[in-house]
Amino acid sequence: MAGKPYFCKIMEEQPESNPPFRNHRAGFVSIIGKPNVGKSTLMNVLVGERMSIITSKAQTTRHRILGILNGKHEDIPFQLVYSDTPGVIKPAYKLHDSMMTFVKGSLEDADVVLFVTEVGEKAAEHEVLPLLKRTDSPIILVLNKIDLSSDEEVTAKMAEWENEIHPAAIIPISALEQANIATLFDGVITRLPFHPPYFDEDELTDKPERFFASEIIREKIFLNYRQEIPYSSEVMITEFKERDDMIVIRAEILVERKSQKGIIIGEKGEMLKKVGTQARLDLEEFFGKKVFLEQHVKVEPDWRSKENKLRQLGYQE
Ligand SMILES: Nc1nc2c(ncn2[C@@H]2O[C@H](COP(=O)(O)OP(=O)(O)OP(=O)(O)O)[C@@H](O)[C@H]2O)c(=O)[nH]1
Ligand SMILES: [Mg+2]
Repeated sequence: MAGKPYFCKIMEEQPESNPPFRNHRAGFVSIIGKPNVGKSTLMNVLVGERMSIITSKAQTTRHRILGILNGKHEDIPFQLVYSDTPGVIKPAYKLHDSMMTFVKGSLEDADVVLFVTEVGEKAAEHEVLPLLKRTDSPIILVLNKIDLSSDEEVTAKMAEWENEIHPAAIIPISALEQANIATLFDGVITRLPFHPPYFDEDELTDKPERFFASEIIREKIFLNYRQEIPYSSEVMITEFKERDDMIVIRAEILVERKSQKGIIIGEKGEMLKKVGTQARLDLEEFFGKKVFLEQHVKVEPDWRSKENKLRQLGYQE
């Protein structure tokens, strides 16, 4: 599971050197909030890469995904390790328990928390508040989607949050329109501890290439099917072979029932073909190479409730 590498935890326990270390900043920045508030959109904007899939449906993100950004701020080099996380929900399946474990782990590692909300949410009795007790680190309340509201509504919502949780800062943004992102970045970087880097400079994430392949296919399932289909589906990459001229990817789409298999495939295979074409084009752009994609659909009854299946799918350690 993603988290601070073990050697870093040992390093942190060393007595502080004298004079104090002041020539590099590094830290974990956890992006948390309810489903669909724009966490993944924000993560991609902050990292400047397409790391996380984004759809208009809630519960798109199912994993903790690290996005690593190296740079320099006021002459001091930094390494920001962002974590995109699943939206906070009340678990209905074992899958959701694992998703919430990812959220909790990321909060426990966090040096700075970005608590993302949108203007329509009420501050009082907000579902995420109990979780925030898991961290002593500064919490920046990110009020997203301000492009959908008037200035008056935004100001009133900021006051509501100030009264409710007294965060370290409240920063209104639009992740979609990339508004006020520089202010948010400044709020993060100035709160980042002085620390040596956690990861090599060429590492962008903790996830392997096949993870991103499965996510891109899953995004197309979220975009092309309705009701319970996206939530009952999972994508497993059974083969990922990089050749000189192309990448060969074989994917298994898991669904929970036979009827869902029929819906995924569609009449004369039309729907699956559409998903495959959209996914292949995106995979080619993501990997910068030609992709041969083969998809199979398999019924795996109740995979969302089966511990061994979830482990196999990367949801548990
Ligand atoms: N209008 C507007 N829409 C936004 C903004 N940020 C994100 N969205 C949209 O909100 C929807 C959800 O965005 P995501 O980034 O997938 O949200 P999320 O919080 O990661 O959702 P989960 O992974 O389901 O928890 C998408 O349709 C985005 O395009 C914004 O600033 N303004
Ligand atoms: Mg997301």
